[in-house]
Amino acid sequence: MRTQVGIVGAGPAGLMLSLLLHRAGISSVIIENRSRAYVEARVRAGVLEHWTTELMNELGVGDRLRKEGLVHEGIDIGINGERRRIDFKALVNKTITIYGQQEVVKDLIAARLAQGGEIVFEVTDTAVDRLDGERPVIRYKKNGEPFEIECDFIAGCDGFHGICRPTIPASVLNEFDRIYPYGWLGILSESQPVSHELIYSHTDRGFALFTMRSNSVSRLYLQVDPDEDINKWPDEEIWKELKRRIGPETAAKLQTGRVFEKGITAMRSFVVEPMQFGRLFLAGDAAHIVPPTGAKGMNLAIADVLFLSRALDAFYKNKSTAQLDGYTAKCLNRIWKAQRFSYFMTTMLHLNPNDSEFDHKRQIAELDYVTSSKAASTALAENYVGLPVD
Ligand code: RFL
Ligand code: PHB
Repeated sequence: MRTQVGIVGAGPAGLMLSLLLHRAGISSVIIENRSRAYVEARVRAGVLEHWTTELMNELGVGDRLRKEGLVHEGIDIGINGERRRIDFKALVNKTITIYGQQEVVKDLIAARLAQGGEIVFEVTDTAVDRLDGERPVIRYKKNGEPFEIECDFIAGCDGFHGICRPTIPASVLNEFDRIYPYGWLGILSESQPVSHELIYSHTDRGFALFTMRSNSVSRLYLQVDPDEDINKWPDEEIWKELKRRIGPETAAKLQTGRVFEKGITAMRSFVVEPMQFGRLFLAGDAAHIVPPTGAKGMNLAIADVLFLSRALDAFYKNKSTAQLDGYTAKCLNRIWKAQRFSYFMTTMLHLNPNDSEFDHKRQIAELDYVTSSKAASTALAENYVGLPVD
């Protein structure tokens, strides 16, 4: 098989890239090791930055998003039970949209298949090769039979545990890493959200996040140890703890409901530099991870492929490699700012078991400052709704 851009991974990055390339008249094939049903059911992110929503609309994949997405004009920050609002609309005149990542994935797959695009699901033994020549290849097996795709370029959109990044010689890569002493226990429940907008709640018992997927489905997170045993958390305990991590007034309003998904995620920051090796370009979680407190992961993945599609478009239109050569620098500029913001939100909101009394008092002062100073809340709002992608 032959294509212009071979894409490894049908997550938000790989799928969005195939749509962007199609718009530019560039052919692509996606290979994915999971089934379509699996990737469409994988529960992850929930917040779309303002430009991500605009891009979905521009690409003609925003119909369901416009109907079902929940547009939010701000968030609440809780400080030991007291809720304070950060009004994005008033501060930076932008909004965010709550729309589950698996809904984005469903919409992108449907749109790509409707264009006649090729997505090969349930492959095994993926490998990328001949990266330093002009005809790199992707090899894989499907039903035990070997296949090879000859490409001009390969996009490694295969997530943090994929094979593309480890294929690059270790001597070429610089990795920057931070592991946090926090995990998130996340549930989805059949219950009306406690508030119309998200509540990021810092308390002396730890952090909790009250978010949602719709007007009848809540998404709730509790800070726990990163290696916490989920069996220690029967549903009743989760509800009790959620109530303790929000003021009494809000706790009284918190509706419980059937819990239909439950999991623990450890938290880390990670960046690899460079994001290119020969004709292989890494994008999304394959190149970087952020802790979820800033709601940046999926948006960053989509920003990478937007930059990559522009660079590939310039290459095919006028044989210019300047943008491809600048891909790493262009992405990293935005990635490190998202790392900074995610680190800021994470350290400001969680209870750090290693902190001294001094650290904790400084942290409360920071929460108070960020939610009472117009300058500081504008900076938070500007980053939360998404930095520019020009
Ligand atoms: P993905 O989504 O991991 O997709 C990679 C795809 O590659 C496939 N794959 C392979 N395919 C073929 N051959 C191989 N050898 C392969 N190896 C892997 C995988 O099966 C998969 O389908 O990466 P991508 O596209 O870069 O997207 C990144 C986002 O998924 C991620 O950053 C976000 O989910 C992070 N995140 C959030 N991001 C936000 O923007 N807003 C949020 O509110 C938000 N909340 C979250 C989050 C992540 C969380 N968890 C579970 C880590 C909340 C949580 C709890
Ligand atoms: C979510 O809705 O799952 C969500 C929202 C905001 C975050 C992280 C996750 O910061």
